[in-house]
Amino acid sequence: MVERTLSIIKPDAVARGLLGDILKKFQSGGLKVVATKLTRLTPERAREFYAVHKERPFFGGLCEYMSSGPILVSVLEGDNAITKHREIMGATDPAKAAPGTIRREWGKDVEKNAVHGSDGPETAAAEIKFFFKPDEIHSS
Ligand code: IDP
Ligand code: MG
Repeated sequence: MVERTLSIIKPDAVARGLLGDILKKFQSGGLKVVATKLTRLTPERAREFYAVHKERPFFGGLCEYMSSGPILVSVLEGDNAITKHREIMGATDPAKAAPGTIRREWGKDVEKNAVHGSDGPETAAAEIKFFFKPDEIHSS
């Protein structure tokens, strides 16, 4: 089933010049970039994006980190894109992520783990809408 997922390259990974390497991993895994932009979250927008985690102890630090610099947000499309994207990212904690995954290769720690990916069809739809208008997405 062809799906879309929201993919974010987080601030420290953008700052380290990893955009090309990370997008290449997703593309090599069969995902197509159908929208992308460099943007920056304000602390308020970061809190809105991660609202599901607002009771967690790491929420404040996470929102501070996610608004600390530019991020690359993309819509990726492909067969089972949501699951495939999460497989290519690897586990949340880079120390536990499988070899060859993005987080294993470039994640610094459980917070600064290089990338974000939607976790299901409903969150993917909501997260894509959070960043993109329909006419900014271009399937070929
Ligand atoms: P996910 O990004 O793999 O879906 P979530 O549990 O949804 O993981 O957490 C969202 C983000 O919050 C993570 O990607 C990471 O940046 C941060 N995070 C998750 N768990 C912790 C933690 O225990 N300490 C610090 N930050 C965390
Ligand atoms: Mg998540």
